Amino acid sequence: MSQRTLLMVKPDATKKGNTGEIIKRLEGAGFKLLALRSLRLSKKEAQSFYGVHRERPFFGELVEYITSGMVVPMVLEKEDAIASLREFIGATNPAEAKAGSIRADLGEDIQHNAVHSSDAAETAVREIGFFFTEKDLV
Ligand code: FUP
Repeated sequence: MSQRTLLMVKPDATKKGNTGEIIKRLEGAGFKLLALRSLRLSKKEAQSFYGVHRERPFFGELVEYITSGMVVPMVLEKEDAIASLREFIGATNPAEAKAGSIRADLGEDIQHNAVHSSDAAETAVREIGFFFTEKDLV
């Protein structure tokens, strides 16, 4: 079934000029780009976006990092998009991500891991709605 998911290029990757390379890889792998923005998250927005991690010890650092520069969220569509994008970007920790994946090639460490992607259907709906409205999705 065709599915939508959210991918967000994180500040380490936008800073290094890897946004274009990431989009190229995604399009090359058959993910259809439905919408794209660039922005810097406020602290409040970041706390809300990562709300599920509020109690984790790294929450403060995560919010500080994700607000440190530009992010590029985008909506992608494909068959089984959520699971296939998670597989394509590789494990959270770039050191454990499979060879050739976005995080293995372009990530630095578990915090500076180049991209975020939605982990489940409900999360995808919430995260897409966080950045986009239905009329943004072409
Ligand atoms: P993922 O779903 O792959 O993005 O990873 P998680 O939900 O496990 O983690 C959410 C974010 O917290 C990731 F972007 C990485 C970051 N994180 C840390 O910064 N430190 C940690 O020890 C674990 C995760």
